[in-house]
Amino acid sequence: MAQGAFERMDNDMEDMSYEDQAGGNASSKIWNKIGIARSNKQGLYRLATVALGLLCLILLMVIISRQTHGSPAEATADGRFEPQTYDNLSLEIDQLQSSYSDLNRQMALLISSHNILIEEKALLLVRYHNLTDQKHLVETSLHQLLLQKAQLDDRYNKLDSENRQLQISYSNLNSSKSELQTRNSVLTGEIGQLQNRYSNLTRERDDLLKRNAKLDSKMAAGWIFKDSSLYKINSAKKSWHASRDSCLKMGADLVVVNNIDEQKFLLQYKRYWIGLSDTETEGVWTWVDGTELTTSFWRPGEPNNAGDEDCAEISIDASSPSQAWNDVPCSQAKLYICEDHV
Ligand code: MMA
Ligand code: CA
Repeated sequence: MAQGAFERMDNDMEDMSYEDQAGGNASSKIWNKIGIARSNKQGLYRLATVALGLLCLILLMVIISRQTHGSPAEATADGRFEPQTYDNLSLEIDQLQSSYSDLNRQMALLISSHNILIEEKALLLVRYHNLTDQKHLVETSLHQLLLQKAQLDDRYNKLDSENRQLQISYSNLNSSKSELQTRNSVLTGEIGQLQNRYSNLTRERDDLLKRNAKLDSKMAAGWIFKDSSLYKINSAKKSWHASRDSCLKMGADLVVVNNIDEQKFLLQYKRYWIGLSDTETEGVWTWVDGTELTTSFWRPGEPNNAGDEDCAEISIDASSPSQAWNDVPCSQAKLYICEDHV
């Protein structure tokens, strides 16, 4: 039984050596990792096998020697063996046989453990190969991930740079926007002012066009234009009130003399009605436009109301512009001057 176990162990050793040779670096690395050189391990196995074999051989020799010759130490002083000594020897033999059996059992256990270890080693090798494969896969993945990381880093840097440029552009655009908003605000204000001016100018233009049309029309009808006034020197004689009505029908009224310059112009039209009367209240002369007389150009001694004289004319005796008017009865038929404004 022991011999068979040794053969099995030797075979395992051979298997292991072959496996180590075939397995190459992987197995070697494992042994290296646990700190035992392969040659040392093989030597230890052989040494243990030889030692166990020698031990068994020595035990057998001792047992046989004791059974055939006995021990000198066990002999009595006269060289004879006592029956008790023989029993003792038998007992020792039994003990030695028992020890041999124990050793055999331990040997079997060791071989069993060894076989288990071989199997575990095989499993570990498989696992080692699997792990190596996985390591290669992980290394490949790592390499790819590193490449991807490098690409992503590159992309990130580009995006970061673009982002900075965009931020600068945004900032510039923002300040441009502010400037444009300010300009827009100023221009909006100017537009408002220009719209007002345009509106005023349009109104003025329309007014001028209207005044111009009126001017053209009245000048074509014989009206005289002077200092923004139009004068109609009428050739028909009428009472003061009939004259006034005639002027009103033409969109005008009897002339109102506002200043000496106007009076100078009118001095050429003697015995013509002007728009001045005191019909309402005697002695209170008022113009047809409702204004009171402030600057007057009466002849000396006028107005004298000589015979209910409530309307004014440019006298036949007018000697100067400042001495031109005379009061006469309103019913008299006279030439008259109408005035219109443009
Ligand atoms: C006329 C008449 C009057 C005027 C006197 C001035 C005779 O009357 O025109 O109104 O006051 O002349 O002499
Ligand atoms: Ca008079």
